[in-house]
Amino acid sequence: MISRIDLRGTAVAPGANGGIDRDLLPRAELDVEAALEKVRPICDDVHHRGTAALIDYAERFDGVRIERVRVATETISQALEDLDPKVRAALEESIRRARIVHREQRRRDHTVQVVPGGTVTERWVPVERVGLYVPGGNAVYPSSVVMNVVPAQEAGVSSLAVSSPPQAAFDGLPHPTILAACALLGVDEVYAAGGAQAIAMFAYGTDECRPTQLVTGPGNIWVAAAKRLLKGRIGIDAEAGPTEIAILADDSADPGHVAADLISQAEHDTLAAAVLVTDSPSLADAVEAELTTRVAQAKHRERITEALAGRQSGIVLVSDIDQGLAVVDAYAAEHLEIQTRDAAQVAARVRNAGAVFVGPYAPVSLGDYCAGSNHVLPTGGCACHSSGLSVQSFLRGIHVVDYSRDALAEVTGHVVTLADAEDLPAHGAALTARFGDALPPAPHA
Ligand code: HSO
Ligand code: ZN
Repeated sequence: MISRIDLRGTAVAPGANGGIDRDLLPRAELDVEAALEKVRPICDDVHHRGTAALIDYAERFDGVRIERVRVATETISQALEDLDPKVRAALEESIRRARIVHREQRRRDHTVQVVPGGTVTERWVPVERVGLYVPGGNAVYPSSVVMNVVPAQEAGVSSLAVSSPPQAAFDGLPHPTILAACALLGVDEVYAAGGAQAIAMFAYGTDECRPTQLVTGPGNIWVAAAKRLLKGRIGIDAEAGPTEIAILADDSADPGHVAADLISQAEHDTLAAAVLVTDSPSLADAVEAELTTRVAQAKHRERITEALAGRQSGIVLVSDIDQGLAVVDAYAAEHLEIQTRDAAQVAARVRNAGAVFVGPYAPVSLGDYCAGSNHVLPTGGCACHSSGLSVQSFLRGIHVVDYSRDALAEVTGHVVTLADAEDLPAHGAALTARFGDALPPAPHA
């Protein structure tokens, strides 16, 4: 049910992806460009009709007629009161660990003295207002509320709004566990809007929702398309694709654990990718056998089976762990587990991955909920150029330039020369105007 790719014997030089191209392992087909044309009229409609349009789309896409999009504050706090105490305790622990990690990411403002009297300060300023999207399709994701809200709060974002699809089963409200997670985190601005229309609400604003400057959070293809369409008007974190797990393993790995971890992420979506890269044919056989028994017992076996059988999943045989590293670097998985001997040393050589999970006791599911790390990570190979969500995602570094008269005078000659070389003499004149005849001769003139 899961395909095999045999790369043994293929020459690779470890390091620079070994010359293996990023498309070596296929990914799920996702045509965001085609989706753009479908979401454009929806976004325009929300721009022009605001709440009325959101109410119509809730009926059309979520199958529920709602009266207002903003969720009443009392409903949010009630959801927390009604929350199962065990779920509350688990969410609190997830929040506590995420705060420990994300608090450390805060950057300090930093001043560099370039010359006497001339400084450049990098000042880190949080985005003022952020919209956080929490999907509500196959599963509900209160954990994603944690992973979005915690870094935003630790960055100092002062205004946070959450949106999640209205659920017919809950009177058109977002899922109660999502509301409860918002309450636990102190977020009292929540909207019942899903898909592209939620992103448009954040971008343009409505009578109920003030526009935001940045939108973060995972979502389906419609959310990704709306983010692509509205990027520029708003900032976005990433266009999230289906989740991915790659496991680099040798014959020391436990096949049952490897299979369980592959299944854990295949459970998300029929388009999820589960990839095992191994130099051990006997491990590959044992994992395949484990997959067969474990998938049959899994609650969501239909979608897991489809995900594992899809072109995006597979078992890749390599000659050795060096070649395996080249393959996983080329693939640049959202999540990468290293289940080899000396796992920490192998993990230290990985260059491209959204997050790396080291050794037998760090499964991806730990990171999904309670490791302290963030689970909003780059997918689709974007881990070769981007990072997951962090405090940094919510900050802008502003250079503050402060030069004295003497420091400016000293460099004026160079600025005038460069301005003339670009045929922009007014640029040079902006400096010389400040000195008139008092300007000392240009250095090296
Ligand atoms: N693995 C998902 C996150 C998640 N898993 C949420 C369970 N809940 C993408 O990183
Ligand atoms: Zn997951």
